[in-house]
Amino acid sequence: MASRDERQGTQRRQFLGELVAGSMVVALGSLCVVACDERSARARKEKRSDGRPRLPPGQHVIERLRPMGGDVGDVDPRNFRLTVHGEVDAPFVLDFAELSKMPQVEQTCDVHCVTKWSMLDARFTGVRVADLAARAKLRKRARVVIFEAAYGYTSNVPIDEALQPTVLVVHRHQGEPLATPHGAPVRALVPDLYFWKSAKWLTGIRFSDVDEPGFWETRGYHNHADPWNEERNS
Ligand SMILES: Nc1nc2c(c(=O)[nH]1)N[C@H]1C(S)=C(S)[C@@H](COP(=O)(O)O)O[C@H]1N2
Ligand SMILES: [Mo]
Repeated sequence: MASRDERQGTQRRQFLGELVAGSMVVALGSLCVVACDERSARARKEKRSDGRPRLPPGQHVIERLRPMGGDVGDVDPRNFRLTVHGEVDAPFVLDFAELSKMPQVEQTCDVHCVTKWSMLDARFTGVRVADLAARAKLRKRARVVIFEAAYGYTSNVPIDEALQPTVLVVHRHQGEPLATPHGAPVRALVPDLYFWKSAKWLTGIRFSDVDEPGFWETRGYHNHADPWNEERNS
């Protein structure tokens, strides 16, 4: 049996160990805060090619995507199906292999969450919504894209914005297959609108001739969601 002195020694060492570990966490944390503050300040001064500041108002930079939750869908790529339908002449369903055979875009972009974090230089791989629309023979009367996801989550994006070359259906992030909390195996990516428009666990793309506010848009969030106009709430 350990003596009282030995027990106290062990407790003291444990306490010191925790103190050191705790301080390291605090130190690393502050390092990150300082580094991110500098990145935020820099990104506020930088200009995008469209002339807008790189960092939208009220946002600060963080190092990696924060998992923001949601009802996780079927993450097995073997079960993945993407239904492209609505105001199109040639609706179709794609499985994961077929999606992988379409022209792949590798893109580095910034994403902006309405909770005020932004991730700069996020890398994604996927297929342009514009290419999917062309394949489905989009009708002229289509006004809105509805991204459809597991358990009825939807988001709505005006057609001209959804057909921008930066709007993708993505299956890789930072060089790796999309992780479960970020929408595996496939999510939408609409980098220039608040991130809630980028539906995770994507199941469909529907083209509509009438607008259909989605999950967050019917719960007080702004219908359009432009970060540079701070379109946060309706
Ligand atoms: N299917 C689905 N997609 C979703 C959500 C959700 O709840 N369900 N949340 C949205 C919100 S509010 C945000 S901020 C982003 C967060 O993405 P992330 O978890 O990869 O950071 O996903 C969006 N896509
Ligand atoms: Mo969000």
